[in-house]
Amino acid sequence: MQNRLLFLGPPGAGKGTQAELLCNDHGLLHLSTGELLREEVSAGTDLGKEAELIMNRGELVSDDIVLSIVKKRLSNCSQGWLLDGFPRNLAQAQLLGELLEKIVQPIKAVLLIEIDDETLTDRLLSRGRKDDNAEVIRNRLSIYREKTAPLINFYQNLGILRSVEGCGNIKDVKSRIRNALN
Ligand code: B4P
Repeated sequence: MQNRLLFLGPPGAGKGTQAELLCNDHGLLHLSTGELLREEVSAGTDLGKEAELIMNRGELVSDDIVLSIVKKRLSNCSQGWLLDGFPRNLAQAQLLGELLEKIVQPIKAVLLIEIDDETLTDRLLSRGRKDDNAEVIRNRLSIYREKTAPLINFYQNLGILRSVEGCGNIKDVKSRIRNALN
Protein backbone atom coordinates (compact mmCIF):
# COMPACT_ATOMS: atom_id res chain seq x y z
CA MET A 1 0.00 0.00 0.00
CA GLN A 2 1.17 3.47 -0.89
CA ASN A 3 1.65 5.61 2.22
CA ARG A 4 1.67 9.19 0.92
CA LEU A 5 -1.64 9.74 -0.79
CA LEU A 6 -3.93 12.39 -2.09
CA PHE A 7 -7.70 12.01 -2.68
CA LEU A 8 -9.30 14.02 -5.45
CA GLY A 9 -12.94 14.21 -6.53
CA PRO A 10 -16.07 16.36 -6.52
CA PRO A 11 -17.90 17.27 -3.30
CA GLY A 12 -19.81 14.26 -1.97
CA ALA A 13 -17.71 11.75 -3.91
CA GLY A 14 -16.88 10.09 -0.59
CA LYS A 15 -13.33 11.37 -0.14
CA GLY A 16 -13.76 12.00 3.60
CA THR A 17 -15.63 8.75 4.20
CA GLN A 18 -13.09 6.57 2.38
CA ALA A 19 -10.06 8.48 3.66
CA GLU A 20 -11.09 7.80 7.24
CA LEU A 21 -11.44 4.05 6.59
CA LEU A 22 -8.11 3.79 4.81
CA CYS A 23 -6.25 5.82 7.43
CA ASN A 24 -7.69 3.72 10.28
CA ASP A 25 -6.66 0.50 8.54
CA HIS A 26 -3.14 1.62 7.61
CA GLY A 27 -2.17 4.05 10.38
CA LEU A 28 -1.94 7.07 8.09
CA LEU A 29 -2.42 10.64 9.23
CA HIS A 30 -5.75 11.85 7.78
CA LEU A 31 -5.45 15.50 6.79
CA SER A 32 -8.82 16.85 5.66
CA THR A 33 -8.68 20.57 5.02
CA GLY A 34 -12.50 20.69 5.15
CA GLU A 35 -12.51 19.10 8.65
CA LEU A 36 -9.67 21.28 9.88
CA LEU A 37 -11.49 24.39 8.68
CA ARG A 38 -14.73 23.24 10.34
CA GLU A 39 -12.78 22.78 13.61
CA GLU A 40 -11.57 26.38 13.36
CA VAL A 41 -15.18 27.48 12.76
CA SER A 42 -16.44 25.57 15.83
CA ALA A 43 -13.63 26.97 17.97
CA GLY A 44 -14.63 30.49 16.85
CA THR A 45 -11.06 31.52 15.94
CA ASP A 46 -10.43 34.53 13.67
CA LEU A 47 -9.45 32.13 10.91
CA GLY A 48 -12.67 30.16 11.49
CA LYS A 49 -14.82 33.30 11.31
CA GLU A 50 -13.23 34.24 8.01
CA ALA A 51 -13.53 30.70 6.61
CA GLU A 52 -17.15 30.16 7.69
CA LEU A 53 -18.64 32.79 5.39
CA ILE A 54 -16.70 31.45 2.42
CA MET A 55 -17.54 27.80 3.11
CA ASN A 56 -21.24 28.56 3.53
CA ARG A 57 -21.26 30.00 0.03
CA GLY A 58 -19.51 26.88 -1.29
CA GLU A 59 -16.44 28.82 -2.38
CA LEU A 60 -12.78 28.06 -1.75
CA VAL A 61 -11.05 29.45 1.32
CA SER A 62 -7.87 31.42 0.51
CA ASP A 63 -4.76 29.46 -0.46
CA ASP A 64 -2.73 31.14 2.32
CA ILE A 65 -5.09 29.98 5.07
CA VAL A 66 -5.31 26.43 3.78
CA LEU A 67 -1.60 26.11 3.13
CA SER A 68 -0.69 27.33 6.61
CA ILE A 69 -2.95 24.64 8.10
CA VAL A 70 -1.41 21.86 6.00
CA LYS A 71 2.19 23.02 6.32
CA LYS A 72 2.20 22.91 10.10
CA ARG A 73 0.89 19.36 10.18
CA LEU A 74 2.93 17.87 7.34
CA SER A 75 6.21 19.37 8.47
CA ASN A 76 5.90 17.58 11.84
CA CYS A 77 4.64 14.32 10.44
CA SER A 78 6.83 11.23 10.71
CA GLN A 79 4.24 8.67 9.54
CA GLY A 80 2.43 8.16 6.21
CA TRP A 81 -0.36 10.60 5.35
CA LEU A 82 -3.43 11.07 3.22
CA LEU A 83 -4.44 14.52 2.01
CA ASP A 84 -8.22 14.74 1.61
CA GLY A 85 -9.67 17.76 -0.18
CA PHE A 86 -6.30 19.47 -0.65
CA PRO A 87 -5.07 20.74 -3.06
CA ARG A 88 -8.22 22.26 -4.57
CA ASN A 89 -6.61 24.35 -7.35
CA LEU A 90 -3.38 24.56 -9.35
CA ALA A 91 -1.82 27.19 -7.10
CA GLN A 92 -2.31 24.93 -4.05
CA ALA A 93 -0.91 21.96 -6.01
CA GLN A 94 2.21 23.91 -6.90
CA LEU A 95 2.72 25.14 -3.33
CA LEU A 96 2.21 21.60 -2.06
CA GLY A 97 4.76 20.30 -4.55
CA GLU A 98 7.33 22.81 -3.25
CA LEU A 99 6.62 21.93 0.37
CA LEU A 100 6.90 18.19 -0.25
CA GLU A 101 10.14 18.64 -2.13
CA LYS A 102 11.56 20.60 0.81
CA ILE A 103 10.60 17.93 3.35
CA VAL A 104 11.53 15.11 0.92
CA GLN A 105 8.15 13.39 1.08
CA PRO A 106 6.89 12.97 -2.50
CA ILE A 107 3.30 11.89 -3.17
CA LYS A 108 3.14 8.19 -4.06
CA ALA A 109 -0.34 8.16 -5.61
CA VAL A 110 -3.30 10.43 -6.31
CA LEU A 111 -6.69 8.74 -6.24
CA LEU A 112 -9.55 10.28 -8.19
CA ILE A 113 -13.03 9.24 -7.00
CA GLU A 114 -15.46 9.72 -9.88
CA ILE A 115 -19.19 10.10 -9.43
CA ASP A 116 -22.21 11.49 -11.31
CA ASP A 117 -23.83 14.79 -10.28
CA GLU A 118 -27.18 13.24 -9.38
CA THR A 119 -25.72 10.74 -6.89
CA LEU A 120 -23.45 13.27 -5.23
CA THR A 121 -26.28 15.82 -4.93
CA ASP A 122 -28.57 13.21 -3.30
CA ARG A 123 -25.82 12.25 -0.85
CA LEU A 124 -25.08 15.82 0.16
CA LEU A 125 -28.74 16.79 0.48
CA SER A 126 -29.37 13.84 2.77
CA ARG A 127 -26.32 14.71 4.90
CA GLY A 128 -27.63 18.28 5.28
CA ARG A 129 -24.50 20.09 6.53
CA LYS A 130 -24.75 23.91 6.46
CA ASP A 131 -23.11 23.98 3.00
CA ASP A 132 -25.26 21.08 1.71
CA ASN A 133 -28.26 22.87 0.22
CA ALA A 134 -29.18 22.76 -3.48
CA GLU A 135 -27.91 26.22 -4.40
CA VAL A 136 -24.59 25.91 -2.54
CA ILE A 137 -24.02 22.40 -3.93
CA ARG A 138 -24.44 23.79 -7.48
CA ASN A 139 -21.85 26.44 -6.68
CA ARG A 140 -19.44 23.91 -5.15
CA LEU A 141 -19.77 21.75 -8.24
CA SER A 142 -19.10 24.58 -10.63
CA ILE A 143 -16.05 25.64 -8.62
CA TYR A 144 -14.87 22.03 -8.63
CA ARG A 145 -15.11 21.93 -12.44
CA GLU A 146 -13.39 25.25 -12.92
CA LYS A 147 -10.64 25.12 -10.28
CA THR A 148 -10.14 21.56 -9.02
CA ALA A 149 -10.77 19.36 -12.07
CA PRO A 150 -7.64 20.70 -13.88
CA LEU A 151 -5.63 18.85 -11.21
CA ILE A 152 -6.66 15.59 -12.86
CA ASN A 153 -4.44 16.39 -15.86
CA PHE A 154 -1.77 17.87 -13.63
CA TYR A 155 -1.32 14.61 -11.71
CA GLN A 156 -1.90 12.45 -14.77
CA ASN A 157 1.07 14.19 -16.39
CA LEU A 158 3.16 13.33 -13.32
CA GLY A 159 2.19 9.67 -13.86
CA ILE A 160 0.72 9.16 -10.37
CA LEU A 161 -3.04 9.36 -11.00
CA ARG A 162 -5.36 6.40 -10.43
CA SER A 163 -9.14 6.49 -10.56
CA VAL A 164 -12.08 4.57 -9.15
CA GLU A 165 -15.84 4.72 -9.56
CA GLY A 166 -17.42 6.26 -6.43
CA CYS A 167 -21.01 5.01 -6.96
CA GLY A 168 -22.24 2.03 -4.97
CA ASN A 169 -22.11 1.29 -1.26
CA ILE A 170 -19.26 2.30 1.04
CA LYS A 171 -17.90 -1.27 1.24
CA ASP A 172 -17.74 -1.71 -2.53
CA VAL A 173 -16.03 1.64 -3.04
CA LYS A 174 -13.59 0.75 -0.27
CA SER A 175 -12.56 -2.46 -1.99
CA ARG A 176 -12.17 -0.69 -5.37
CA ILE A 177 -9.83 1.78 -3.67
CA ARG A 178 -7.77 -1.02 -2.08
CA ASN A 179 -7.35 -2.62 -5.49
CA ALA A 180 -6.40 0.65 -7.14
CA LEU A 181 -3.74 1.41 -4.55
CA ASN A 182 -2.14 -2.02 -4.36
P1 B4P B 1 -14.83 19.06 2.26
O1 B4P B 1 -14.93 18.91 3.72
O2 B4P B 1 -13.57 18.60 1.61
O3 B4P B 1 -16.12 18.31 1.75
P2 B4P B 1 -16.71 17.59 0.48
O4 B4P B 1 -15.86 17.76 -0.73
O5 B4P B 1 -18.11 18.08 0.40
O6 B4P B 1 -16.91 16.06 0.83
P3 B4P B 1 -16.34 14.58 0.53
O7 B4P B 1 -16.05 14.24 -0.89
O8 B4P B 1 -15.24 14.37 1.51
O9 B4P B 1 -17.61 13.69 0.83
P4 B4P B 1 -17.95 12.79 2.09
O10 B4P B 1 -17.09 11.61 2.24
O11 B4P B 1 -18.07 13.70 3.28
O12 B4P B 1 -15.00 20.61 1.84
C1 B4P B 1 -15.97 21.49 2.40
C2 B4P B 1 -15.61 22.97 2.12
O13 B4P B 1 -14.36 23.34 2.79
C3 B4P B 1 -15.33 23.35 0.66
O14 B4P B 1 -16.53 23.62 -0.06
C4 B4P B 1 -14.43 24.63 0.83
O15 B4P B 1 -15.19 25.77 1.12
C5 B4P B 1 -13.59 24.29 2.05
N1 B4P B 1 -12.27 23.71 1.69
C6 B4P B 1 -11.86 22.44 2.00
N2 B4P B 1 -10.61 22.23 1.53
C7 B4P B 1 -10.22 23.38 0.91
C8 B4P B 1 -9.04 23.77 0.20
N3 B4P B 1 -8.02 22.94 0.04
N4 B4P B 1 -8.98 25.03 -0.32
C9 B4P B 1 -9.99 25.89 -0.16
N5 B4P B 1 -11.16 25.58 0.48
C10 B4P B 1 -11.28 24.33 1.03
O16 B4P B 1 -19.39 12.23 1.70
C11 B4P B 1 -20.53 13.03 1.53
C12 B4P B 1 -21.77 12.29 2.05
O17 B4P B 1 -21.98 11.09 1.31
C13 B4P B 1 -21.66 11.86 3.51
O18 B4P B 1 -22.90 12.08 4.14
C14 B4P B 1 -21.36 10.36 3.44
O19 B4P B 1 -21.85 9.64 4.55
C15 B4P B 1 -22.07 9.96 2.18
N6 B4P B 1 -21.42 8.85 1.48
C16 B4P B 1 -20.09 8.70 1.24
N7 B4P B 1 -19.85 7.58 0.55
C17 B4P B 1 -21.09 7.01 0.29
C18 B4P B 1 -21.51 5.83 -0.42
N8 B4P B 1 -20.64 5.00 -1.02
N9 B4P B 1 -22.84 5.58 -0.47
C19 B4P B 1 -23.73 6.41 0.12
N10 B4P B 1 -23.38 7.52 0.81
C20 B4P B 1 -22.07 7.83 0.89
